[in-house]
Amino acid sequence: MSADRTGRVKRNEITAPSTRDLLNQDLAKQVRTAYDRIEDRGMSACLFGSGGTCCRHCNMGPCQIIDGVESMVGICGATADTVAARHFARMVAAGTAAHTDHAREMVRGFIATAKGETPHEIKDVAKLHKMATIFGIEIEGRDKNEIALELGEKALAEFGQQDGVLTMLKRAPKKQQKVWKKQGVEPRGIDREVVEMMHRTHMGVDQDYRNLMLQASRCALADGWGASMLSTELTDIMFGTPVPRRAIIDLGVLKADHVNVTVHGHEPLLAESLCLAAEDEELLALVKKVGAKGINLAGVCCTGNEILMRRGIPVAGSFIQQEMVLATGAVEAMVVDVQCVMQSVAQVVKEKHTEIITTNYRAKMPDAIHIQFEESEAYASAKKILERAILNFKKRGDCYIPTDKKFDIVVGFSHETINYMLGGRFRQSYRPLNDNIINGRIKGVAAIVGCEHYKYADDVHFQIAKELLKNNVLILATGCAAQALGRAGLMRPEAAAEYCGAGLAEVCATVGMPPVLHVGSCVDNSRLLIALTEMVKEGGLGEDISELPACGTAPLWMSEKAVAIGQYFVASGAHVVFQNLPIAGAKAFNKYLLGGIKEQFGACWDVEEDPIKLARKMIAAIDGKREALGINKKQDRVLFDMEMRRDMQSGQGIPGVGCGQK
Ligand code: MSK
Repeated sequence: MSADRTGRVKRNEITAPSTRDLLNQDLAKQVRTAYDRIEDRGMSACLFGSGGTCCRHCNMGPCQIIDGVESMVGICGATADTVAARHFARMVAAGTAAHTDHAREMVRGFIATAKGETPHEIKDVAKLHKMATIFGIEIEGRDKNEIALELGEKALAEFGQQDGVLTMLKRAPKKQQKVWKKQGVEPRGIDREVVEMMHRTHMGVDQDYRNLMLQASRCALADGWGASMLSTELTDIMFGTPVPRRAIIDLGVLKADHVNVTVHGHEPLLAESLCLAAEDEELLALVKKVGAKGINLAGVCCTGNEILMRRGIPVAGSFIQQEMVLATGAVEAMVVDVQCVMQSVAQVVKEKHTEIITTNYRAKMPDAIHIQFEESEAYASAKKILERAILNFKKRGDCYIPTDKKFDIVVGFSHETINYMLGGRFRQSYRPLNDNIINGRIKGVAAIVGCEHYKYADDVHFQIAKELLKNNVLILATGCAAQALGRAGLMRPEAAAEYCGAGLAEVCATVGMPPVLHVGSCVDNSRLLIALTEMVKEGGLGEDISELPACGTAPLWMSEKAVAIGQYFVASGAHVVFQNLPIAGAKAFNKYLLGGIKEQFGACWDVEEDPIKLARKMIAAIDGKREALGINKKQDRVLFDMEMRRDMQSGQGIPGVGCGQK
């Protein structure tokens, strides 16, 4: 199934069994979902908007630009390239701002935790020490909370920093850092880069698409190597670094005899507090009183990913399923914080008992109940929310849960886990991964990340993943894309034998891992940057990320955050393919993003609508890197002598030689 710009995936074209099943039930037939709104709109998306050449940056317009037509430049004279670049750069700024504001809240929560003001504690002391060392903080003989407080304050200062270079850039491969310095794109402070991007895209400021994209790269790097990375690491320290665990996913995780509470959004501070409060004696007594068997917490979108990765809490639905979760009629409360919450959720529950509870002063909506979540009263706030949900259980009317629709998954693949899992307890390293790439069992690594939407078939992630796995490409996934791949059954170790080429299947069987590794939420794409960096540092696969046989995609991207993520990957040297980008209306800018930018960063964007062709483009990019590294040939079995092993352990690696055969 394909779709045009109108978006035309209709109810009867949905492939996800749980969604199809639910929407065919009488109680869901009246529920209006995004699929219905798409049909109702009945109009094509604006060509100018789709091509990136509609400018609304000042009140002389809006100006619709036609590239190459002299009379169709902006009223100010802005060309299609300038307008498309400004629009693209503003998406990067908006996406970065979203991650940044999320990260800031996590850092503030981290500081409050270090001060003992929340019900949480510093859990991962090893990671705390590692991060403290990166920030030049003394750890010897100091209490963990004292170190955490200093780390939190230094991290918070990076948001408002005006000059210098963000601390975590030094985690990148040395060659990468030189590229950024040469291009003048090292982020100085996280907030500063967003503000400057907004200024430079204001009417009459930066009108050179190349120059705009330099700042867009700096802004995106402030996201990936700055805000998002800080968020991931400090969240891990506070709530625990994910380790592999079994879990379940899809609408069937809801329970008819339990009080179902879903958490939706992104910031895990609230969700973690709900997890603690869900064990409260008083609340459990109240649960009994209302006749329920327990409290069933379930995740939606990336808050779901956060508690799935760290606690194994089931995920009821991804972005595209948020309305379906509510259409079941089985949810007592959907508790939301920030980002990716459709305004329609409050309408979906209008005829149901379900309460939509907003919890953050930054994100309110009409027809929802607001209970402000305060970090300083985290437990009390969480308890209040759960109490309300429990009391709501008795009001539940008709409901339908597709109980046979839940899938087993193995999740929790942080960078540390991959290190441990592949390298073993006594030799944690990426060496075996690099070796298996060098010897050809694994062709390369692909990231499938980002959102879902309604313009293309809902099994696009699965189609892309199947093609990659067949060609021995190991997949790391985050965000709602990861959830889609979990629902498709690719996060079970057994999936390796079903879907992978012989080499990758053998590696997965040896390690006992699934061929698609769930790495976390959308801020956790920073884990991928670290994983790629570790592969470079391990040796044998080039000197920076741009030389690695690796490629990324966010095919069904919806959010501006995905554009920021894509741009920080490109600026970090990783090739990125999307199904579409709003740049086609500007020829020179289009050509630059899809090619020219490679001269500066060693990587570029690519666009391909067809999922199989998209996967093949990724494979071709990976093959190109293998060719350049000289590892794209069949290799004879090479048995290692002790000297070769010593070389490998010293991190030098032996290009073209692996520990197995091909
Ligand atoms: S929630 S940003 S739809 S991944 Fe992170 Fe999913 Fe995309 Fe939101």
